[in-house]
Amino acid sequence: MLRFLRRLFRNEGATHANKETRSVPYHVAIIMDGNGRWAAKRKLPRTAGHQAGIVALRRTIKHANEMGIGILTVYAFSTENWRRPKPEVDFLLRLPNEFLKSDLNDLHKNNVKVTMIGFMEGLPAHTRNAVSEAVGVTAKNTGMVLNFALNYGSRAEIIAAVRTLAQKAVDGQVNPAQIDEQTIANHLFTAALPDPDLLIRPSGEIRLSNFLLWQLAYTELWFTDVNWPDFNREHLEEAISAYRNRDRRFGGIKL
Ligand code: V07
Repeated sequence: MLRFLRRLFRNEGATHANKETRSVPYHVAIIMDGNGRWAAKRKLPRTAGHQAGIVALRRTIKHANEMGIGILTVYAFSTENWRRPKPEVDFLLRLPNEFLKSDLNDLHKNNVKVTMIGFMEGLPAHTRNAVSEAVGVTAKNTGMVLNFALNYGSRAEIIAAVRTLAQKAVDGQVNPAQIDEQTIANHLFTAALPDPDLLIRPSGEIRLSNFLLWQLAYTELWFTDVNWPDFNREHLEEAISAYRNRDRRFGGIKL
């Protein structure tokens, strides 16, 4: 019964048109930042911060699901993260395996559908395999979409889309004069997803850091000073109530 009500409330298939009548944003994106800073404050290694970040992620998935959020996109690894020291990169790219080993059963039981955006081919095989398995196992689930941005960078995504479109134009499959917003959107990793309604960035940084630049054009942005490992239900509720209280006009005039 609870599950039925939740699904009803989740308003599956919600679109741009009915977004403003929803009390909860349909698509929430989060930059899970501040794990290293959290660890430094406690004189712990950065890896301890990443582990604590997993705990915060687990709790946020649960709360987002309970609140009726339709899609939760989380930035787990950026194309820029390769510049970190090799041991840290190796550690980070083991986290998908670890997280799925401990949490995939639970996610599946809760009807969560796991998806991924990013350059899959650039990841080590063990990471790719773990993610593919989770995507496969949960493919038919109809509840919340948990979308991992892994080896994702927005400019690289746009470059890849432009290359594909340019090649299609050369091959005569695309007329350059007819390229519009929808054409571009269809060539991004997020082609199957509506744009985020709300972006949350913890840890006090007020920038987008190459995350979903195209997709965030009309998104409400919410920044908070708490580090990601400290992010809890109250912070999520605070971000959502701020979202609710803002005017969303899509450049139009409010009637
Ligand atoms: C990562 C933990 C959370 C804080 C932010 C940085 C570190 C979960 C995943 C993950 C990714 C794909 C997937 C399942 C889980 C993850 C990386 C880092 C690279 F299918 N957390 N997490 N991946 N952190």
